[in-house]
Amino acid sequence: MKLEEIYQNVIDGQAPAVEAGVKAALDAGERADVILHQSLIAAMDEVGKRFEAGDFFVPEMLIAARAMQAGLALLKPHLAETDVKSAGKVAIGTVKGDLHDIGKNLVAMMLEGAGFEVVDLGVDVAPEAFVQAAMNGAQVIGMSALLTTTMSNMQRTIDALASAGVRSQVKVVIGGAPVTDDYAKRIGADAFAADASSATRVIRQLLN
Ligand code: B1M
Repeated sequence: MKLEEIYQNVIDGQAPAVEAGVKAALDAGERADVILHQSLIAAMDEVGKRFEAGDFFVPEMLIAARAMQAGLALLKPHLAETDVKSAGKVAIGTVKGDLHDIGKNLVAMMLEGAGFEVVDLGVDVAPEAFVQAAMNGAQVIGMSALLTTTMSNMQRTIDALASAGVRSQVKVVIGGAPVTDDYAKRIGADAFAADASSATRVIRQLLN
């Protein structure tokens, strides 16, 4: 199946067709990262544009997200990096108030593939839960936010880590569509990563 068909099936929320398309593309020798970027991520960008334009509403966004997740699950083993093994424990979650998890899942998936131990804290994660993860031995706290209204919870989490006396024990890495390098510097995070593969690279550098 062609990449454009997978793209269209994500937009239409046709999860079984997305699964079939991804499987066919992999069987035909298409690279997993190409399928990911040209079909799945590109489709979610289009869904976001339609939502902004008022052509799509939350239910359409949700079924498109489910279709994307179905495709992503099939890509997971193929996206795993196998060349460099880098030990380290990363706790990752989407910040409080925010339910978007596709990007966070992708980052977690790439980290696992790169040999990190990943503790997935889920979505709507309170600062206290990140603090607990640091106390439980995470070396890196990874936070994702997709809403401009929830980004401030990254700052609250960093403050909570400091209040609990564990800020110096962990590296804090943040990402998500509205997050920038400048924002990371402003709130005292250790690093910003724009996408899942750079998150893996940045975390590896921070731990070395
Ligand atoms: Co929402 N949503 N959504 N949504 N949604 C956005 C984010 C939005 C930009 C759409 C738009 O208006 N164009 C907009 C935010 C506007 C803003 O804040 N300025 C928005 C809105 C408004 C909302 C609601 C408020 C809608 C409503 O109810 N009225 C609501 C909020 C719910 C909540 O969270 N409390 C809502 C709900 C939803 C759904 C539940 C329907 C669904 C989420 C389903 C799910 O995640 N399970 C959804 C979706 C799917 C989207 C869009 C369309 C797609 C997001 C996505 O998955 N992208 C999105 C529009 C868009 O972004 N184009 C939109 C694909 C994903 C691979 O990319 O998450 O950016 P991304 O992750 C990337 C990088 O950012 C980075 O790596 C990833 C891989 O490359 N990255 C990290 C992410 N986290 C990282 C962490 C790192 C490092 C890198 O280090 C730790």
